[in-house]
Parts: sequence; C-alpha cells; structure tokens
Amino acid sequence: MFSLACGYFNTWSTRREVRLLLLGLSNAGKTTILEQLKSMYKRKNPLPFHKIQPTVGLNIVELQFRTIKAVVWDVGGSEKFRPVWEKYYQDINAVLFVVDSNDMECLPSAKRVLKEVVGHPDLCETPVLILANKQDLNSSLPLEVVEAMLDVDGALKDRPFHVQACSAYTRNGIEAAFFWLIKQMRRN
Ligand code: G3D
Repeated sequence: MFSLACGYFNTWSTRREVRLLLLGLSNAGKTTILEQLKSMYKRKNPLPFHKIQPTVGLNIVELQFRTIKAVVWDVGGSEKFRPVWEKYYQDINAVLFVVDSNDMECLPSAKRVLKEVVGHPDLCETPVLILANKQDLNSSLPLEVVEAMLDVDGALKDRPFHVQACSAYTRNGIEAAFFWLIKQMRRN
C-alpha cells in the first residue's frame, strides 16, 4: 500500500510542468543563459559562446529540475518583438527577466520594460526572477545598484521576487537562481 502511494506521488510529482517566460532587452544574455541551462539540466554540451545566435522569434526549451519539468519560452528581446510578448503571458508560472549589469545606459529602458511586463493583468501575481547578468566583468554594477536602478522593491512589491547576480559565462549564480525558482514552483 505504502509503495502504491509512493508510486502515485512520484507519478504526480514527475508530471508537474511549469511554464517560464524568459524576457529582457536584446544583448542582456538570455540566449547564453538558456544555452547554459540546457547543458546543466539537459546534460548537453553548451555551444561555444561565439556560436550562440540571438533568438529571432520563439525558442522553446524543456528542462528537468528534479521532479519539475520546466518549459522555457524565450521570445526574443528586440524592440520589434516586444509587442508580441503579451501573447505568451497566459498560464505563465514565472517570469525570468535578464538584465545586462554591465550596461548602465540600458538599465532605465530595462526598468521601463520590466514595469510594463509586471503591470500586465495576466502577470499581476506571477513570481519574477531577475537575473543581473554579466557579473564576471569587472566593470559590472553591483547587485544593489542594479536593484535600485530597476526599482525592484517598487515594481515587484506585491509578488514573490528574487534578484540574482549571475554570469552566463562562468555560471555563477545560475544554479542559485533556479533553486529559488523551483522552491517557488513547489509552493504554488
Ligand atoms: P540576448 O539573447 O539577450 O540578446 P545573448 O543576449 O545571449 O545573445 O548575449 C549578448 C552578448 O553578451 C553576447 O556577446 C554574449 O556572449 C554576451 N554575454 C552573455 N552573457 C554574458 C556574461 O555572463 N558575461 C559576459 N561577459 N558576456 C555575456 P557578443 O559579443 O556575441 O555580442
């Protein structure tokens, strides 16, 4: 009986599927992060960085985080694709928003875009993971500065959120970020 119950539990838990939306301005590092995730959670060798092409249109990747299957929707960050982002907002379990911590000039735009995204009615309670990428560069802004420039406390105050310093090159912070994310998914 106990093993039957365990079997049901395992079947249920391995079937758990979540949808993650990967957003951010162009050049933030979304595609590079996704390549790293593929190699970490799909046991695939990552592409060399110089071979990674920015996403044009839609890129869907399935990853397995222990018992949770995560389907990541990478919809491209260029200005011409932003109007179509909202077509993917329904039934999203978490938003991953990538910013380039080494580009001070792009952070005001990133702040505006983040505010628009999280202000959409379909995403009003959705957990948000912000990846402050490119922290391997000496000239990168510290996490507290990135947080302040994005006004995360103001924009995300009504929902679970986490801001993680990371580098898609070294993978620092990537695992910790997804650990937070999966904890959120297990709660909901
Ligand atoms: P995007 O998908 O958000 O548009 P990409 O961004 O993943 O295409 O990355 C844009 C550029 O930033 C790429 O360089 C990529 O190699 C670089 N990059 C991504 N992540 C990191 C990181 O963590 N650290 C550093 N130093 N660079 C990163 P190129 O030269 O191809 O434009």
